[in-house]
Amino acid sequence: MTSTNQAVNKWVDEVAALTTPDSIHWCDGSQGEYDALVKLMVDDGTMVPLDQEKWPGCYYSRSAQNDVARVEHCTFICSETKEAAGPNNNWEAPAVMKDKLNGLFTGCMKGRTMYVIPYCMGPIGSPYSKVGFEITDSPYVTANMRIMTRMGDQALEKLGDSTDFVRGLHSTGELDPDRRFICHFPETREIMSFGSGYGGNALLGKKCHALRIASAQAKDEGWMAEHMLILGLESPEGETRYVAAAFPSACGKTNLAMLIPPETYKGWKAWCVGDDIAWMRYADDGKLYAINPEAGFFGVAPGTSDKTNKNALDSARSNSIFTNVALTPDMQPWWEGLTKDPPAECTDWKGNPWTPETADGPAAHPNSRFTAPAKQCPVASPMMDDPRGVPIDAIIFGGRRAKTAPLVFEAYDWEHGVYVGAMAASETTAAATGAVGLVRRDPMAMKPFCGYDFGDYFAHWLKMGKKSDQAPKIFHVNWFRQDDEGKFIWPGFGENMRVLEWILKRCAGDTDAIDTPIGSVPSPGAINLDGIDIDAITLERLLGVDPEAWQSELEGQEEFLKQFGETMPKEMWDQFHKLQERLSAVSTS
Ligand code: SAT
Ligand code: MN
Repeated sequence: MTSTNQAVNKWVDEVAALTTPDSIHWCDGSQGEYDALVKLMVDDGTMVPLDQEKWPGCYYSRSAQNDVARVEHCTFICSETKEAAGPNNNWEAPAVMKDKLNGLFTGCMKGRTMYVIPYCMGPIGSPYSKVGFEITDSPYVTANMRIMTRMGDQALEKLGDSTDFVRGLHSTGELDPDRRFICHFPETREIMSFGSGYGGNALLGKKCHALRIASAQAKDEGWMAEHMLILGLESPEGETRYVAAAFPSACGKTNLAMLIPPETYKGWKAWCVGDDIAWMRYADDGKLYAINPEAGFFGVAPGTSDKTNKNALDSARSNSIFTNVALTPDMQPWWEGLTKDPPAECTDWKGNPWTPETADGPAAHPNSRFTAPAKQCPVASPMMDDPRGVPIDAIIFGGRRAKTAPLVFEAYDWEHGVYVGAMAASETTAAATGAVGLVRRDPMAMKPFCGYDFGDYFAHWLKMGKKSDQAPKIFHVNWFRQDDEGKFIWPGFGENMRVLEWILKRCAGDTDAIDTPIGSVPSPGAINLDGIDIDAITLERLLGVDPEAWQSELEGQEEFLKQFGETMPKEMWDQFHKLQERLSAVSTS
């Protein structure tokens, strides 16, 4: 089969000539095709059926042990100039990188089937959705892409004979970490990924297309592609308001996106529109609307339980793929945190026997994941497929910070909010290879995902704020503040509803706040603490802005800004100086 789109056919022919697969399979996206793919992997042992009574349609898989997370040091933005990629990205000239990659891709699919996957990021009927293709030699990737995107004939149909599509080429190669490259060519909307079969390295619709390529395209076209969950909160009166929130990978986006309000919030409902990526643009009514380009969740398994995120677990109860978790003897998935006590024995993510007594590491890899259809989420928003998307009242930034950042504060205006987002920092997690727990700046949670220079990116954000007088209000949250003993002092999870309520009230002009040097924090009593055990001292600690800690934070911010040259907007430096002044005013008063 081929398509009726000549540009697509020509490119597929070129790729086939380069990679020389034994056969070519054009994906139609049907259930029958998915079932056949899964059967193929079950037959060759790369996938294992889970207990089909308890986990209908669910399968288990292990990646190579050296291929378990995104690899930022092998990720490149190959724009025409180094300046366009910015100091925030690894860069190589497109011609040089293509030369190298063409070498790696030459003949790499010999003996393999080449899958041609047409996919659509965003609802099929939405004018804001974008079509892409992933050509891959991995049946595992193909099966995952069917969960994560709207894939197959529907995407081809949407494209018609347009030449506006992203070209993504992927091969697992030999899974050699020294021959692993995740490369993006923003100007020509191309992606070439070699040598990995896992997650964002290989499921090209996600980070590669919907964030790195899309962020560059969004700048050109006047919209935004952001690393944000989209959540609707319905009040007992039946009014639903939407927020978008940017946290780095593995910092709780999936948990917040489908939170269950606590007992005290009877009558409130939370609706999940998306858990990882938001594409946003202004509509004629002056409001910023968001769509979720994805159709599935690629959620972190460890820590997910009935207590922490029942909705995620229920989403993954059927028709899902579990990768790098542990496997119990009765063919159930298991990971740290799923149950209070570990199983007496199981097989760990490496395929070795594991018992709690003899363990020399976790049974599930810290970045083990479930791939689950978003529609299966018990609180999937009815707006998930809406072509217009949902209007956003508040944008929330955050990260993991043991110290310094208070539970919540509000930016004084859009420009200040952009600065707050730009200065967001977080402790690193297992979602990317490298040390875990180090504080690093992660502007708008886009450090690994912005397809161009951060100075230009902040300028684009500033411009977006000027487009409307109804731009969302901007907030910063930190669920991860610790006491001196290293214990978390905020319960998090469903209780975060209390902070969200304050945010919604601020948007509606319904509650008070106190100005501090860094922004406005809730007045005493403004956060509803009914039904949780938080005393006044703890609350003070949670909301406290310590001028000394912020002085050293300020130094970090200056250092960060200095890395960028002329592209850093003057407004960012203005904001830095304003913060400096506000801080010195309190320390001298
Ligand atoms: O990039 S992944 O999709 O592998 C996960 C993440 O980092 O959010
Ligand atoms: Mn993510």
